[in-house]
Formats: sequence, C-alpha cells, structure tokens
Amino acid sequence: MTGPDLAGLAEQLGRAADDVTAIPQLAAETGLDVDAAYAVQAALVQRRLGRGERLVGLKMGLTSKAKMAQVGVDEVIWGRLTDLMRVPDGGTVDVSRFIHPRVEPEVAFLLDRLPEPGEPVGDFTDAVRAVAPAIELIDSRYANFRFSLPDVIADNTSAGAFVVGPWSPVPDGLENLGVLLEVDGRVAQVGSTAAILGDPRRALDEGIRLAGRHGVRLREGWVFLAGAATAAVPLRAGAQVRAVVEKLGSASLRAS
Ligand code: OOG
Ligand code: MG
Repeated sequence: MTGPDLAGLAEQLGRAADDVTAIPQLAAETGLDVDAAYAVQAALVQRRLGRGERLVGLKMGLTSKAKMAQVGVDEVIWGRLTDLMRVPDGGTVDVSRFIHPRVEPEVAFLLDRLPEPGEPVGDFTDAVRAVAPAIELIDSRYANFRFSLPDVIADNTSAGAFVVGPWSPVPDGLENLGVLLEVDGRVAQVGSTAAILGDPRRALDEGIRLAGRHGVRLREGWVFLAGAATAAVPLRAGAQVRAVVEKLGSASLRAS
C-alpha cells in the first residue's frame, strides 16, 4: 500500500497560498496522519526555501485554551518561520496577499544557547537572549478556516506573517503578564501570558521536544513565537493593530 503523496500535498498547499485561493481539507481524503503532516509541512517550507527564503524561527500553535477552542483542535503544534514572513514593527501588510487573515497577540523569544535535544531548558536566561511582544498574522489555506489536526500541521500551522516589537532583557516573571490586542485603538482581545501553557517558557520546552521528534533543532538567533494567549481576530484592510504585553511594550502593524 502506498501512503499519501506528500510532495503533491505540499504543492497544493503552496499553490493555495501563492494564488490566495482556499482549498478543501486534505487529511481525511488522503489518510494523512500527524507524522506525515509534518513531512508535508517540511516540503511546503522547503518549496519557499527553494525560492530563496531563509528559515528564521519556529512558532508554536494552540498553546492556549482560547486558541484550541477557536479552531476545535486541542493539541500543541509547531511550524516554521521564514524571513519573508517578517514584517517590521509598525509596518504595513497587504491583506490581498492572504485568503482570510487573522491576527493574534504573541510573545516572542530571541533564542540563545539551547540545551542538547532531549534535555529540558534548565536556565531560561541562558536559552533566551531577549523577549518581545509580537503579532502573528495567521491565514489558513483551507476553506472557511476549518481544518483537522493533520491538516493544520501540513499547512505550516496557518503561518502567514509576523511582527516582533522591541526586544527586552528577560524579565523576572513571564507567567502572568497582561496581554491586549487592539484594533483601531479598541480592545479586541484581553488575556494573560498564563494562558500559554501556564507560562510561555513552557512553550519553549514543548517546541524543543516536539520539533526534535521530527529532527528539527532550534538555533541560536532564531525567533520563537510561544503561541497566542487569546483567540485571533479577522484582519481587514485599513485596520491598525497593536499587541500589548505588560512589562514588554507593544508591537504594531497596519493592514492595507
Ligand atoms: C493555527 C495556528 C495557531 C497559535 O498561536 O495558537 C497559532 C490556527 O489557529 O489557524 O498560531
Ligand atoms: Mg500564533
């Protein structure tokens, strides 16, 4: 028996993003399981690297209950970030490049020296050089933003774009900082970093562990997004978006 055509699925997802056109879910039809879905994700991102993009980090997904509930998938997932996805703080994102973009507030880590695979992050301040507020723009390539666990993994966990605000030295506590997402100066979502696996530092342990299962090692200098603390909100042209994290300041973007 042959398995699903992993390269073919990566090509379908890549074209959906290129053509800004949603596609039907793939996993149920093709029998894609979680391991095969990570292989599709690797091929999908490889397609981008083949065009000259560079890997610059890792993102966690569904590390909070609010996010799990919003998309109906309750497993922590991870995806890959490339340089082309990064938007400067205060920069503009053209929403016509995306199918149905949403934004969510994140906490970003700038990675430093990481432990060997299989070892827990002992001293967080050795592993992480700096912390910043961030915004992630997610965009599912699936119709109606609906997917199963293997579907969203294959689709690089809906990664679209991200903005990182100013870096700060790691503060004493990260486990209970207030988080706000503002759209056009109005509060759209309120949360706390406690929603991210109880403490966003735990997201790094999970990222190292889960990516390590697929032979991916996090690198010094990479950006790490710990996963949104709140549900995501639709992004419309003209919107001004700001994510505020207590003690860390804010990151912003404008949608054109
Ligand atoms: C999946 C990606 C989730 C997060 O921060 O939880 C994610 C999705 O919601 O489409 O990036
Ligand atoms: Mg996210």
